[in-house]
Amino acid sequence: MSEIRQPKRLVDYQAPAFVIEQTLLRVELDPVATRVYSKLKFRRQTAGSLWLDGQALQLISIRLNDAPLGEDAYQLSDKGLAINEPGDVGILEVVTQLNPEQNTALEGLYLADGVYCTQCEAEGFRRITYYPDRPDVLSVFTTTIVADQAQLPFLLSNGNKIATEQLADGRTAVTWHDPFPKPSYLFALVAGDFDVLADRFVTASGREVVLEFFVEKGKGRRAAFALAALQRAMRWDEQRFGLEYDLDRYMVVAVDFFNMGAMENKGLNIFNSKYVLADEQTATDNDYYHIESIIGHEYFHNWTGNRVTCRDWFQLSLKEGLTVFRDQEFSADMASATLSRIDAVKLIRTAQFAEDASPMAHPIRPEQVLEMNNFYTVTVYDKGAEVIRMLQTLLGRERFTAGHQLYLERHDGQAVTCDDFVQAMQDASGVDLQQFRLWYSQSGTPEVSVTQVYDAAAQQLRLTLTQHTPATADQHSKQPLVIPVKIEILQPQTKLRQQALLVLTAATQEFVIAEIATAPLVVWLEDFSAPVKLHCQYTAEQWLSIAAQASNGFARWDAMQQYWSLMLRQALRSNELPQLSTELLAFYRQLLRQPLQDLALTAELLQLPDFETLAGQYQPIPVDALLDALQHLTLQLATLLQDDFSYCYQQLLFAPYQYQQQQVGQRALRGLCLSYLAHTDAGEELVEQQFQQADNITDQLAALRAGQSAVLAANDSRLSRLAERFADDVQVLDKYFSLVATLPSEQVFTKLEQLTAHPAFSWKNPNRVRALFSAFSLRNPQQFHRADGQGYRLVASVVARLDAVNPQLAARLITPLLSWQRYDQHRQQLLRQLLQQLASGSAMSDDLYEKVSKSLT
Ligand code: B3K
Ligand code: ZN
Repeated sequence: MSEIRQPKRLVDYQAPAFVIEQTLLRVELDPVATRVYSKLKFRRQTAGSLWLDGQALQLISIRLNDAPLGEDAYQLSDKGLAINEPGDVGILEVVTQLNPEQNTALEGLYLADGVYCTQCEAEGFRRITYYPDRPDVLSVFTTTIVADQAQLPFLLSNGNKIATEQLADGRTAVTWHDPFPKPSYLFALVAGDFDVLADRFVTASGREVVLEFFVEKGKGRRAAFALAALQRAMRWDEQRFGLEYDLDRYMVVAVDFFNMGAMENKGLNIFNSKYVLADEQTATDNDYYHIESIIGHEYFHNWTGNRVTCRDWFQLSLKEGLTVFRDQEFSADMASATLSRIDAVKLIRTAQFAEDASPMAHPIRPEQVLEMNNFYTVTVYDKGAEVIRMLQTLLGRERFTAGHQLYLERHDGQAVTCDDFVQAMQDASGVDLQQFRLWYSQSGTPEVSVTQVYDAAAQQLRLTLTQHTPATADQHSKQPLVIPVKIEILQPQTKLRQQALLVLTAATQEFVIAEIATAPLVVWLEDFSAPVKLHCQYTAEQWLSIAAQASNGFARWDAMQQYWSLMLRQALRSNELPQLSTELLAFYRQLLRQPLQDLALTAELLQLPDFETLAGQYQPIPVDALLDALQHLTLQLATLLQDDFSYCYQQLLFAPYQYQQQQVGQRALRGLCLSYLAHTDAGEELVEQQFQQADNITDQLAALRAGQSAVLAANDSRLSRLAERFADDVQVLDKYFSLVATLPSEQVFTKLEQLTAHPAFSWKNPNRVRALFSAFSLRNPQQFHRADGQGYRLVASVVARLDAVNPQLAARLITPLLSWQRYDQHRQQLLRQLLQQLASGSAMSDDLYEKVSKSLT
């Protein structure tokens, strides 16, 4: 890895020399020799040659203004095509040829499972034809797809279908026109045979929109939930943000071969089938939740992303942070607000904090990038959404909504920057956001420490807050940020409570709250009002009081998380196993005997923090001690509260499956109880009973998981029964693969090896690969972090193998290996060696090179 590859830098941005006013494409499909004829109407903006990106393409011909272009008039390289003197306006015609069948990177146009499909974001369009493949070149697209319609009945692209023509050779040519100018990353083309589920939506202003879902043959019924979710999302965006859909047709295609969750192509979303298909036999409550949220997310992009897009890819959070925020608000309204907040915060505290502590640390608006696909990160997306949420908290919902509206009105049809967004917020609200902008440029996890002094005589509460952001791999010096800290002040003696928002802007600040009559207890960082680590010196009893008394469900859950973190820290410090206090047992007993009305929250309160959340609090991470302590606590709770778990479990009756919040809560709490009961004498019987009696996969998986973590005798038999029953159903097989991958024993290695030979497994399918290996590296800490290095070696070998097949996937999978500095000396050495081996191996993709090289410097 001695060569240095040059990243692109935000500071080097230059506007394009040419715009493409119209893009005409004719795509003649063929598995190994697809021909793409493009006709581009260009117009000069500034001086310079006409640059067209192009990668892995075979150039067949070029014509400029109706005449062939001589070889001295252009330069061709493996990155693209430069036309030296194209004039100020003109028509450029380029013919290219590509091989969709061989395209296992799943970027550009590919053929998998008999379906032609595209993925162009971020820079995939350049694998289809030579083009200024950058988000600030917006063009009106007209696309003709030519294919044999007997084999490929559906030929789809963006916008409206304007013509169908039978060709003399028996093929069909279907033409689509998208009236909205768009960057090439939003282009899409699909050709295949599907089941279609269709309905309509009437917008607030009375326009009728046709909604169509295209899914694998035989699975049409499973798209019903997603279709209904789309209708809810469309209504919600009208009501919450005043935004209507703008085309006459909205299509969603579900495919099994897809690198990520979904893609918001204008009028033609392409989805990973995992986030469309659902019925009670094959999708869990959690799957339903994510389907609704991702359907919403892609739909919301129609305004935040498509109508107003990014000037350059450094601005990715402009559309992603904002759209994740919008989908979170949607989920909070559709499902449980408390649970959706808990879900989002868990992700920040695990993956995002870990990213800040890793060699890949970057601000939500990165400053340099080698491979853009590496920056579709939890930082850009989820911390980006937290930044938007802070704006809403600081400005208030009304002014925030006005700012959102101003942003879209002001920039409709443009490609803009994060600064433009903040400016619109500032202009609409009249609030100075100068210092707030630092959230876009500064990376890292701020740490906020709080102390409080209550002066009974003066009835005053003095709160002192200090902030500090530790250096990150990419940035050494840090400045104070604007940090909104929501608090609730409880007065346990009088049951009085009040809320306040403290806005921390300096390194240290004091806030005085008057008229506090009795000794208060402060609930800090309510709703996780800023993406920070909060340090507060409460005792275990104080955390338990908050968990029992805070008015906000999220705050109660958070207090329990802090409680357990404290218990574990104390135990690890004194080298002992943690013990359960009578207060904790009494609180848990109470929750089990009289659950809160919100059963899902009750389950969350009874759940120990996961390994990753805890790991983020240590440097180095005491892997073995943490895992031992967690296991010990689980067993202690199971033993000491067996009767109470059992009582609660028996009260929760099975009802015919519906995805509905009360039932979701019941199943969550039932699963939680079973996860403890599995460790008792009654475990085997209860687990088997739930597995057999359940009419849905949520309860069945809960039983399988409970059995697995308690290492019950009949686990293998249950797993085989599941695998046999769903032998042809990849939606369930993926869950089976993941379950096997999380087996907490050395046997997992043999089983993983066997499963790579399973008829449904393919190295070319990202869903299958992730089901096995991401599940292993992210959710089997015990075996992944084995001190003998077997877990790390397995993941490294998978990464090496995949890099040639699908670099994007390889680069995702390597993430857990990068942060070697976070572990003890021994593990550091194991990891570093593996990374060095990877680096010295054969040519690495840019995707992998960027991550490995950062990790090793
Ligand atoms: N915009 C796409 C993600 C594209 C990822 C490219 N590697 C999905 C989304 O965020 O909605
Ligand atoms: Zn998105």
